[in-house]
Amino acid sequence: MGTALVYHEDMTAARLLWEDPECEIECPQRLTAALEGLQQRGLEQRCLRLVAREASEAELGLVHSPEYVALLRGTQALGTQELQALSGQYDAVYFHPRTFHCARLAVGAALQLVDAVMTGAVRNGLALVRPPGHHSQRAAANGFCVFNSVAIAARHAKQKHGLHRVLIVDWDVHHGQGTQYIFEDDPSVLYFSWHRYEHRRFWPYLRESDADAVGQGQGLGFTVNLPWNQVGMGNADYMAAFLHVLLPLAFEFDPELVLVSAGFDSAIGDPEGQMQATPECFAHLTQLLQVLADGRVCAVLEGGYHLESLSQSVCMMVQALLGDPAPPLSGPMVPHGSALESIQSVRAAQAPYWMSLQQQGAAPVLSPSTCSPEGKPSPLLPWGPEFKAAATQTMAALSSLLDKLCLNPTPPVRTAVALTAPDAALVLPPGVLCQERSALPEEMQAWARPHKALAQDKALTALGRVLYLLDRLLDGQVSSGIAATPAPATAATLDVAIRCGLSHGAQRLLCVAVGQLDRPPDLTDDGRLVVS
Ligand code: X5A
Ligand code: ZN
Repeated sequence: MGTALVYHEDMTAARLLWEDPECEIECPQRLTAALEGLQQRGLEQRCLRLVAREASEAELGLVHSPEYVALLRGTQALGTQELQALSGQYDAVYFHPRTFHCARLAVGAALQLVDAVMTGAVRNGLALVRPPGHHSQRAAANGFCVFNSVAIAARHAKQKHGLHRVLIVDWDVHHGQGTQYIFEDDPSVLYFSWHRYEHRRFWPYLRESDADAVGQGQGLGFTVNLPWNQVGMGNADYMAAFLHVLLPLAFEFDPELVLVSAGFDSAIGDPEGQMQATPECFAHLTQLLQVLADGRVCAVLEGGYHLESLSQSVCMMVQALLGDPAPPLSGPMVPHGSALESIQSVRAAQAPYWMSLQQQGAAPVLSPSTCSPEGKPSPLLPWGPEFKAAATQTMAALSSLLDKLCLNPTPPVRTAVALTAPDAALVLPPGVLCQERSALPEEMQAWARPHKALAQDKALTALGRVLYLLDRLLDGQVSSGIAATPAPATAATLDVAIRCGLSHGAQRLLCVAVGQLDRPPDLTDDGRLVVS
């Protein structure tokens, strides 16, 4: 079972027809850049390609009012001036004669993806679409969004596939207030969004984007908002948000399907987000989501305006959907103080509704984000001349940084198995290497000498294979492995493996013992080793 990629080139047709510095970033190149990235890395070719269809008006009606759909249908025949006048009635929106067609394809793509996953044709997938959807509401376009594709997909999944619980993860850097409004009283859809908030000084400037907006009526606790009150949030902050907020609630909710409002304006380099998370972070976030709902993850593109960053992040997500291991995260893995405050306020606000947040006792809410620190918003106004100059400079520096960012190559062997006895009956899954080579005899014997348990031939043979496997892990030839050793020699083999790993280039080593095992004797703990 594979990964679907749903797309239609018609979605590049809509574009801005007049001057508007706020809207110009939502351009057709976003889709072409993402698709070219996937093709260049050979990822598109590994996916099941599906050509997007238009959603029917009945499908749009799952979320939008008939009047609003009729209004949008009418835009196809309007001239530029009329389109501009109508666009002006909404916040941060532009219409083009092809907008209705594109937006219907975007919704159709999301629905096709859900159908492919729910019928078992694929395990997961990505719909590469524009316009985006998460700001759009029952009867309003907003923030470049026309129809709320992810919201419609959630209703469709319930109606057509009989689902009872759908999780929406919105990692776009803006608050998907449209999605929040649509599901705020609905306990069958858990909506999680993190977003740049800066104590309500960032678009869309809403009180209801804060952590204390938790849903209404039956839906109390099924809206989860994590506002970022500073820019510059990075890998450690995003991972902490998943590990300490989203995943505990998601496990308790136990969704049957995960929809991702996959905006990549939360990645490094994006002019809207001003965040620091690197593309690999999205591989890790995607991996974490795949433990839910039997891996049924449907991602739908939302924002993402730095073309290179967008394209790399999309590639990372698709790699993770395909099951490739995620490259290591760069930078110090220490969350910002402000991120921890935000995480703590969501946990406090949600604690009444979730058992998984109740053990520790409600910690006090730190610096409520509604009371701002001091002073006014930055004097550097967006789209003023100094802002533009400063932005162009940062972007140039960033592009070269992203160019140099040589993404860690995937080891050629995914998993290797080192066995001792000729376990001929064992059938290994495809792609798993049976590791039969051994470390050099002199090396093996030198390591084994202090251990009585390793004097036996059988134990020594096993050790040779373990050491060989360890070297291939450390030199990047193999990604993970499993080795067998005779029971009486286990502790000694582990002792040698730890010493050998640390002396052959491992910087830090975590040793986890499952089951009964004595801690290997006299290992000096110099801060590089953790045994648990
Ligand atoms: C989908 C999305 C952003 C709108 C920003 C308006 N919309 N300033 O990222
Ligand atoms: Zn966005």
